[in-house]
Amino acid sequence: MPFLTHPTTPFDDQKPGTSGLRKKTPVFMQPRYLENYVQATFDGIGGVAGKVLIVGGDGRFFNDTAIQVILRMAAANGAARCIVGQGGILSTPAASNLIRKRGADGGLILSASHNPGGPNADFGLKFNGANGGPASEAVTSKIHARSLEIDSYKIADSADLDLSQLGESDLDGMAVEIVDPVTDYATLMEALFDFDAIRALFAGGFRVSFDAMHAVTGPYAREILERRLGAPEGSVQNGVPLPDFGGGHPDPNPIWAKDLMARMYGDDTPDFGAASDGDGDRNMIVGPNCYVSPSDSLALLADLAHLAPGYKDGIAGIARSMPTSAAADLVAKAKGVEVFVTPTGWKFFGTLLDAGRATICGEESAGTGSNHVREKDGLWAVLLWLNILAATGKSVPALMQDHWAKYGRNYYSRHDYEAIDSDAAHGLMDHLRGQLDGLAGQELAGLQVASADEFAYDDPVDGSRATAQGIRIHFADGGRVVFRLSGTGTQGATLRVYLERLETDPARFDQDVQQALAPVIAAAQEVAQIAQRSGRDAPDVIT
Ligand code: G16
Repeated sequence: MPFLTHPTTPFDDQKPGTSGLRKKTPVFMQPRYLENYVQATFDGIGGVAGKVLIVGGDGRFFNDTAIQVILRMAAANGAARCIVGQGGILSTPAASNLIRKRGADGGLILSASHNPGGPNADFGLKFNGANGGPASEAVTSKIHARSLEIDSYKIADSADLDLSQLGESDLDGMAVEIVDPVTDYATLMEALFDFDAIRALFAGGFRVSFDAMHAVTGPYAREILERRLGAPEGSVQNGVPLPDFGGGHPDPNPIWAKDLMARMYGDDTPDFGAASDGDGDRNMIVGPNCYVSPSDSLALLADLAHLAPGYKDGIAGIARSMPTSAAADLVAKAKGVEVFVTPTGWKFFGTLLDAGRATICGEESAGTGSNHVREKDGLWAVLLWLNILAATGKSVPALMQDHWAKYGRNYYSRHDYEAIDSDAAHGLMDHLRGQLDGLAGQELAGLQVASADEFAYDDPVDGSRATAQGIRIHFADGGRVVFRLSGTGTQGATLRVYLERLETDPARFDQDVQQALAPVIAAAQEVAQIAQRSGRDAPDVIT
């Protein structure tokens, strides 16, 4: 048998974050590093002998090389079949769909999401389970524990496969099936949305601008928006996936999707703008002179999802991560459906979706999705917006104004302090923790504190508990600030400060967001001593 068992040494820093393992590319390229993590993953899920796995990634630098290693290791570990996206490409939601559609045992998705790609940028690998969703905390812990003790890995001694040819081949006894990465996903979208209505919208001159940011959604958006729905060629920009995303930062927010923002603000803008991230699970929505915050987008989509055929019978419930604004809660209340507030990380929605208790889920970090897959889904959000625009005949700004008139406006912003010293970041969180007990009733920068705590979550379906999921302070006037350290950074620590305030006076719906939040921002500075502890006098990114 041409299988090799290589001795190896454990690496003690293979601790998965919110979404698998993310590291600088050179770290992943160290001898045996990727192999260690793949073997730890296989072992952590109880082995892969006889199993079917989906494999694909966002096309970033090292994607193709890593896939060849994963395939050889899957063969050596006895997997029955690997289904691989052509060219090694699969968006995260498309991979989730394939796992479910093909009844696979799970999938390996290669991506560092919205982080930049390239030889000196970021790389990542995550495992999704048989339901198509990110591995649970329990599985993630097993993988990590295994990575600490592993002393060998198995790999087939065989040549690279040609990933560009569709069809089936044999890799040392394991079947490798190369499939078109787009077809099954596009078919699923056709089943959920009113493609005729969207096609008629485009035929009537409605202009769309979708920025794929040289990341994985380019081929998906071209097929769906331009070919199947008839948007004019060129409606998809930066549609060719590149290993370094064209030198850009494939994070769909107003800072990193600057060109799209410039196109959408001013005169003669397209009617609808959108962008997606590295692996296609995040989205940004922007109307003419009207950026829609992810929290508002979640609330509006949940409110109007019934206008799309896939959701015509209504929704069972809404789930949002704790730092996401409470706008979706107001919708759930009005509809009389359950709302779930979970820790950050899509994996926490999995049990609720599987149990049929939530239909629509979303996060402030530009992720929205539904029970159609078990991942957030950028193009899904874009198509649901288009379906709603077609069904109502209204513009994006008009829909937002209607929404706020009905529910009030949850002014919302996130301030990120990136790559700060890790000890300083943990010190800041400890400093906050130390104050929690005495904060209620006190004033911070003129705002009275109503309550303060560290968020913990008990999963209502499987009973598991997650602790230390962010520090939140509620103010008596309805405002709120949340402090949390990112789980997806690859350098130092990133402090996220989430700011929110509900405005119910329609005369005050047109304020500048930062102005509207100024009192909450001042309170956050005071209680956390951000400037002093982070050494930064302003956030690196404001969204
Ligand atoms: C990942 C998770 C998301 C989560 C985000 C949080 O997103 O999949 O569910 O909201 O991380 O990031 P952070 O911990 O940095 O705040 P992605 O798109 O990076 O996979």
